[in-house]
Amino acid sequence: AAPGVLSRFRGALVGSVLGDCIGGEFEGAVDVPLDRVLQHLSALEDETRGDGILQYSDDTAMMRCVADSLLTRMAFDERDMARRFAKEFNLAPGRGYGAGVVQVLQKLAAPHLKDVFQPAQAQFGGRGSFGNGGAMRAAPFALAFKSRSDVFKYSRLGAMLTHSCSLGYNGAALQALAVHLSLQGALALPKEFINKLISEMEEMENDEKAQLDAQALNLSEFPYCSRLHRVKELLDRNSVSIEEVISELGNGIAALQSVPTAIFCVLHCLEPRDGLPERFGGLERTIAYSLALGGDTDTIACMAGAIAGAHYGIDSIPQSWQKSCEGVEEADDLARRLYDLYCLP
Ligand code: 8NA
Ligand code: MG
Ligand code: MG
Repeated sequence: AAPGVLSRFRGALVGSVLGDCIGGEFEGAVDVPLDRVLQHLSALEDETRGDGILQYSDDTAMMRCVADSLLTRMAFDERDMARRFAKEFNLAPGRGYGAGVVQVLQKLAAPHLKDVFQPAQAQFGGRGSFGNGGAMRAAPFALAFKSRSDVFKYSRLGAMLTHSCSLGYNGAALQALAVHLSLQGALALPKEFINKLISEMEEMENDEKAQLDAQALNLSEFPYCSRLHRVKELLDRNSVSIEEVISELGNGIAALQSVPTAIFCVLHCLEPRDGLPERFGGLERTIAYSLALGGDTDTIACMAGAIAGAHYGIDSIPQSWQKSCEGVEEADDLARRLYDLYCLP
């Protein structure tokens, strides 16, 4: 039976934390043989393993700030969210933040900052960051807002606190939209799911700033739409190698090279796949496959984990995996409270 809505909410945030914690092992690796991924995953089932629990990184630290802020303010409040990012960074600066975003987080700590969007706008000579740091923390927006237009609007604004390049904040909106649709069961019809993403992104990228940013970076017009078309083509092929996925979609720290990739991982793993254990359910397959792509594995698995968790629900996630990762209980609690907020009339 299809999971209930609460189960999907919990799956989304717990799936995101698991992807971050489990994916951290291979972050930045160029070549990750599937054997090593499966070894890493089977170690999670070994209660006697000695290396303790897997720590979460910036992805989860910032996702928790987003969820906490939306819950406390019961709305999007940019000053409150910015303050939480700065405070969290100050408390635990060693969680693997991107090299550029650190400057934004330091500026956001200034007590009398007038415009909380300004530090992000000063990044990279005024062009703003196109990193995936806005997208990695976008899932809670899909759990806090019912209407698609609110999910879009606030996930973009939330990303703009650190990422002012349209490639950065549009990637966050795409990730939030994928979670939003998945919560509604839209992955039951994968073709329609990807078509919906494409048509929504067509509207979003039909915008002057998006077109100027794409030009400045030497990208084609409508960069997210063209990646999503590639996702569709890859899904239509009988077989597709890891190398092809990396070269067509990317596995890097830019949002454009990781959000469509995470979406592909989820869609590709809706069915059993060669090389992945038969006993694996869809969420386990999705995380395993995301790690095998290498590159920004914690963040790609975090984003894929949120979308997949929203589809399969909390009961699809092995207890041993949940027990192996830091911050799972807190994420589960945030998801339950966001569900209560969502259900308010
Ligand atoms: P960010 O805003 O610092 O962006 C990440 C990086 O992307 C920057 O440090 C730059 O190298 C590059 N970049 C972004 N925008 C531009 C631009 N306009 N011009 C030139 N270069 C640019 O941080 P973020 O929050 O977006 O980063 C998120 C990622 O960093 C996540 O994957 C997170 O886990 C973390 N991280 C990744 C790795 C890795 O090896 N993949 C390692 C450590 C940390
Ligand atoms: Mg990280
Ligand atoms: Mg990362």
